[in-house]
Amino acid sequence: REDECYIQKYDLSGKESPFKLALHGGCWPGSIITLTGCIGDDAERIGINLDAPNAYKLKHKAHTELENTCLHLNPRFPENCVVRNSMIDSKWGEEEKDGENPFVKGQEFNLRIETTEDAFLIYVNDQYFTTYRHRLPPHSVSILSFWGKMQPFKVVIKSPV
Ligand code: 9QG
Repeated sequence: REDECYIQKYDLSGKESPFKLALHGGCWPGSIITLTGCIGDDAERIGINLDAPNAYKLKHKAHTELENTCLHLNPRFPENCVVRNSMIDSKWGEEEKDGENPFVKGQEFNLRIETTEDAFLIYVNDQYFTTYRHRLPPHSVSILSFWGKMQPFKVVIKSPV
């Protein structure tokens, strides 16, 4: 199954609240999310998140407001890095930030996130960037959200089922 979503309106000021897109059915091994967009000329930090608001509920079967993010991908231009992390029950874990920032201010990009059994494989502009091992079950992802000075154009979601 393949779903496409074109984003018509956004705002490069980065002042808007995060843009959120519902992902039906989570990220299972074999699923591929592709995001194309453009980074703002004066971008500082961008956030691209695979959120799992129900991850806690799935584990504990209790209602909660705690936040869970399976993958936080956070290009930081002043530091020339991309921080990767997870938020588990509203707490950030340990950051992974090896490698240079492949995103470029003022330029279009494509980002591909492939889900495997044990990790997300991340490609930027069709080049392998990094592997992020799962800290939360990827099938609990239900929202793709992004914020910061960037203009998303299109999201394509390919699911194995
Ligand atoms: O700074 O780092 C990722 O490890 C924090 C940031 C936080 C994340 C986090 O403040 O920023 O990037 O969603 C967030 O809270 C954003 C805004 C140690």
